Amino acid sequence: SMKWDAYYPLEEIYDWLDDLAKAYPDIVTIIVGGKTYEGRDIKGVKISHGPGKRAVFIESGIHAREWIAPATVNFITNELLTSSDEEIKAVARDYDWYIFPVTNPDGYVWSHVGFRLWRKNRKPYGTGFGVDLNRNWNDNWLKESVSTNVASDVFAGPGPFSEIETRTLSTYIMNMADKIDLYLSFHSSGQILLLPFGNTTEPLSNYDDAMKIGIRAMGALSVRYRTPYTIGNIAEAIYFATGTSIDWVKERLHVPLVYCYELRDRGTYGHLLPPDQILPTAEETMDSIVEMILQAKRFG
Ligand code: 0X9
Ligand code: ZN
Repeated sequence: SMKWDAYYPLEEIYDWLDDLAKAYPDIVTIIVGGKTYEGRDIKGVKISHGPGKRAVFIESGIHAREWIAPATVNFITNELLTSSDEEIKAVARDYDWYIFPVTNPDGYVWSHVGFRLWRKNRKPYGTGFGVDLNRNWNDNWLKESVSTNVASDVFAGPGPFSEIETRTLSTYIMNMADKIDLYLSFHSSGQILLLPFGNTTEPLSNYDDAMKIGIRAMGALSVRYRTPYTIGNIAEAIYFATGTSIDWVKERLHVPLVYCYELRDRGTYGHLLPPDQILPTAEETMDSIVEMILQAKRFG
């Protein structure tokens, strides 16, 4: 089983997912959301207590160096399966959960064995490596905060969905999109809850409800350790950025509720968040998800 005081390499995360499927054969299935340039699977789990349920979709680790995101998502997976808390048990039962802790496996491996602060995938382009997989989705591709230079950390690739990771994962999501009530993308850092869109400060169609639900969820998040979060659309809360996963999911697939978490911290450690912050980060984030789902049922 997994402990929450260390960041794990990809192999250990994937082995743990396999262990879960063996330990909970009636509830957990291994799912493959796509493939990577180096030939790995984008592996995840589906947690389901029976047919006919709406879905929560979790995508994390699209940026390799943001290790707190997969760690937090693994904790969430574990809670959904093992918690004795009645509210957690209810949300676990009420939805089908599709959870992909590491959607950029090649980059994640490279951040462990090559360069700790690697962000992109590992596909070679000319003399350089890597596309920012959160600039490569086919929505306003190449419009804002991107680069056409492979040396850049925000290289958008030669075209929308040029990368096998985004192409395969987006196909997977598209094929089940009408099931999804809530789509969550996990990143770090900054302690921000982001709403679409990244190309405009114009509010999305259900902005008021999405903000209300987000505010309540972040209220719940801050109770345990007083961690402050800010909330807003990508463009107003951080910077303009296009070709991101959540914009594509919202704009193209019309999923009702779509958020991106920028987890701890606010710059003290940034991507090098000490492992002793994994558990508190994960606990408070789980608190917020439970509240988000309760609120979504009221407003959504
Ligand atoms: O720039 C980004 O891709 C995200 N910030 S980060 O520091 N983690 O790189 C923000 C983009 C927000 N959109 C989505 N997450 N889809
Ligand atoms: Zn990120």
